[in-house]
Formats: sequence, C-alpha cells, structure tokens
Amino acid sequence: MSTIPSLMEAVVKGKLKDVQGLTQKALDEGLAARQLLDEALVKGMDVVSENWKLGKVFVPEVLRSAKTMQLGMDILKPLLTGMSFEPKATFAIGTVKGDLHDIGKNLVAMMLESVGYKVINLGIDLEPKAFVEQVQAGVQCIGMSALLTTTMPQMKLIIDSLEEAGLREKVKIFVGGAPVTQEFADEIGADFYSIDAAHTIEQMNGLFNG
Ligand code: B1M
Repeated sequence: MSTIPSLMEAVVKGKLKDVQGLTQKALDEGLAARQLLDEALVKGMDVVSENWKLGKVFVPEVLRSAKTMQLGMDILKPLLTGMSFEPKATFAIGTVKGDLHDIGKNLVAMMLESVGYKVINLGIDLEPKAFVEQVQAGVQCIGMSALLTTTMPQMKLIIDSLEEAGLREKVKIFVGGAPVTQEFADEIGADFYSIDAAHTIEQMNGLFNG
C-alpha cells in the first residue's frame, strides 16, 4: 500500500504505534505536510466519524483514532506553521458548573479539532464567567456539556450571563450531553442541540462551509 492510504488506514484503525513513522516516511518521500493532513489524517477521521454514525465503531475506537491523528499532527504541525493553516473557526467547550463528566465533552473536542477547528477545552465544573470570557476573547462558538439533570439549568444561567454582558448575538451556542434534548435547547434559547460529536461536526460544517 502506498503511503497516503497506509497513513489514512492508521488513523481509521487507531494504529498509535505506526502513525508517526508513516507520517515521517511520507515526508521523507517528498509528500507535502498539507497533503498528508488533508488526504490522510483528516480523511481518516472523516471515515471514523461516518463509521461511528453508522454504529460500526464505538467510543473507545473513536478516541483511539483521534489520538492517532493527534500524534500524526504533532509531526506535521511545525511544518505547517507559516503556511496558510487557518482554523475554520474557534470553538470553546466545557462542562457546566457542578458537573464533573468529561468523556463525551473531550470526544467532541478531539473530533472537532481533528477536522480543522481550533478548540479551547475549558475543562469541567465551570462557572458561567468561563464561557463569557471566551466570547469576550472572540470565539465564534461555545459548547456546553451536562450529564446530570441537576446541572442542565446551568446552561440557561450561562446564556443569561451572555445576554447580561451584551454578548449573546456574538456567539453560536451549542448544548449537548445525555439528558439534554432539542426541546430543552429550544427552551433555554441555545442555537444548536448536538446529539453527539459527529452531529456537532455536521452543524459546524454547515456554519463554516465544511
Ligand atoms: Co456519572 N452519572 N455520576 N459518573 N456517569 C451518569 C451520567 C448517570 C446517567 C448514571 C446513572 O445513574 N445511570 C447519572 C446521571 C443521572 C441523571 O442526572 N440523569 C450519573 C450520576 C448520578 C453521577 C453521580 C451523581 C454519582 C454519585 O456520585 N452519586 C456523580 C456526579 C459527579 C458530578 O458530576 N458532580 C457521577 C460521577 C461519575 C464519574 C466521576 C464516576 C464518571 C465520570 C468520569 C468522567 O467523565 N471523567 C461517571 C460516568 C462515567 C458516568 C456514565 C457511566 C458514563 C458517562 C459517559 O462518559 N458516557 C453515565 C451513565 C451513562 O451515560 N451510561 C453516568 C460516554 C460519553 C461518550 O457519552 O457523555 O453522553 P456522553 O457524551 C456524548 C453525547 O452526550 C454528546 O456527545 C458525546 C459523544 O457522542 N455530548 C455533547 C456530550 N457533551 C456534549 C457537548 C456538546 C455536544 C455534544 O457541545 C457541543
């Protein structure tokens, strides 16, 4: 198999040990960093995302593929600096106050990053001001995660804080997490309800032209 398909397959199959060697080999063969990023790493994650939607792979495999892609990116990043490698948009994501669950939120963060968005992962148990500060700093989108029915109301408080700060119209607001529903998102005035990471990517690509 030639290098680009092998590298893409490494991401799809989550071959953590092989990906850096294959990336370096491709560079040594004269392939461009940007080509490897677009045609092998990102394409590999697109396949993973599709397989996930179809129920062909599960969370551990997706996390492994995202990690594999990150390892490949570690080699490419220094070579991409200085090239026109603009992220499509910046997305700040975090788990709301009182909630310590972060597996799903991290998965969304890794998947978004792997398809070309700049992601600021704010962590867990966040006060509303953590989100407000990000919007003040200019992020285009925020994503809030809640896994507990008791912490879902925090999402509304964050939206209220943004409104009070006069920032609501400056940002697209995404909400997600197992107990969250479209109905709840509408009720609190969020822009998007994301059922999972693949859905968030689709919604972001809809906003920022893929
Ligand atoms: Co907790 N826990 N937990 N827990 N926990 C749940 C959520 C629960 C449903 C278990 C149960 O009772 N059946 C229940 C909540 C009940 C409810 O309120 N409806 C629960 C409880 C009660 C608790 C504690 C209160 C238990 C206790 O101490 N008595 C406690 C609360 C701590 C706190 O947060 N303050 C607690 C603690 C924990 C652990 C720390 C032990 C651990 C978290 C570890 C960690 O995250 N680092 C934990 C875990 C692992 C779970 C379960 C088992 C798994 C959650 C998970 O990671 N799922 C969970 C039961 C379950 O869901 N089966 C449970 C996998 C993950 C990939 O899915 O997070 O849904 P998920 O993310 C998805 C989507 O929801 C979406 O995309 C993701 C990827 O597809 N998504 C977003 C999520 N966030 C998004 C943000 C977006 C977009 C999409 O923004 C754009």
